[in-house]
Amino acid sequence: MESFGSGDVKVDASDRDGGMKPLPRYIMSSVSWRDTMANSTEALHSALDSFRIELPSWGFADTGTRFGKFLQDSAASTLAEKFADAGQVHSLTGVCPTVALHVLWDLPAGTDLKEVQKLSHQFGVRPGSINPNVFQDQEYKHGSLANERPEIRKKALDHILDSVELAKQLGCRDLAPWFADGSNYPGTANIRRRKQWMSDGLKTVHKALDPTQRLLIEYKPFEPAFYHSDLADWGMALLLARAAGPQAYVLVDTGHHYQAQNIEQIVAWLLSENMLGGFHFNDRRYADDDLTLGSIDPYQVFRIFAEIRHYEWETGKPADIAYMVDQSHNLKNKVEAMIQTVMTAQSLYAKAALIDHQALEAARNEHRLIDAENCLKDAFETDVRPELRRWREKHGLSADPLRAFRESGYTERVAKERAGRKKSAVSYA
Ligand SMILES: [Mn+2]
Repeated sequence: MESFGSGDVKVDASDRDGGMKPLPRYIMSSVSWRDTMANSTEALHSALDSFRIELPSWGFADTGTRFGKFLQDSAASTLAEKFADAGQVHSLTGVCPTVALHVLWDLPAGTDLKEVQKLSHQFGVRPGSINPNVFQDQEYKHGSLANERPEIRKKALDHILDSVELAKQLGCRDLAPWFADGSNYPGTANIRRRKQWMSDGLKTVHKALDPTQRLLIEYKPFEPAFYHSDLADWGMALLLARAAGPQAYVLVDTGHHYQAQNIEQIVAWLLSENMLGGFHFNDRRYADDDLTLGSIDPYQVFRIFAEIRHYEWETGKPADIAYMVDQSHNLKNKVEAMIQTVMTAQSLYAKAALIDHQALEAARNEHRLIDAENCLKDAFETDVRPELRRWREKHGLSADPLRAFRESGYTERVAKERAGRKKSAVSYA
């Protein structure tokens, strides 16, 4: 079996220098290999013990593209069904105790919150981040908090403030509003004035938070606005978060970047500014494709985790980051896709936990570029699956959650129960 981490990278610098003839490789590695092995296994298990990831309610519903929506008999459409599906993923993986709720789709006006708490007890998953949506209604054609018309800004603000109340009543910490504010043609919007309106709105929202709550500000370069987006990048989100107040942080959605943008650098900067609130994880090939995490570029996700782990190693404290999934699975079975996502996230996080930060830092400082790069590559290329299986078994979970799910017959059962319902191919949720 492969060791976790590379043997000879661990050798002291004193063994390398001093004009001594290098020790034969097998002698150097025979001692450090065992140490590395033990330490790395421990690091991997303790990283997995601390790793949690939130599931999105909308990831279990029928979704589609701008071209159409594809319906699945087993897709969830009620809140109870979304809780049931999220509960499946959590019971099989053990690391998804919360489910993100979308206010308009999951908690429409008049929802009895006691019922939500009941679902939570019944299915073993709690409400997580609360996501107000200020783009779906007709009035939001030209934006919400940054709209030129005061009555529309007020409508948007009222919805977000109502969402803060909901979050308080459900005991949820994070509020993550979805904005689509922007314009489609040059000259049609006063960008500076809209920035001010957005900032004023976010400040008012911040004032309504409990001391324990957080406002997460998400950015996106384009779509649905194709000329300018009012919250287009991490710098804009950072400035608006700072202006809003100390409980506002930046939310990084991995799909919300231009091609080739260095996301882990953004992560490093936000960590350094203590402004990284959380992630919406997904993968992309072209733009905001909402593909399964790690399906296109797992090394990208690993590099993000590597930055976070290095920050934690340097500061000696865990980073308080909300890891959340933001994906829609319009072709894959939704529960299976979510289990696959969670397993991939765990695997990439476990790999990042194998990085030898001491060796990495030493190599960086001595400009040993290949050694530094290989600290990342050695960890990334380690097969962590056997250890993940051991970790799952240690916690009374199935070693293979996807297989366990398939063998449970859950999809077939709920497909029968849910198939008869008239399904809408129109709305997103
Ligand atoms: Mn998102």
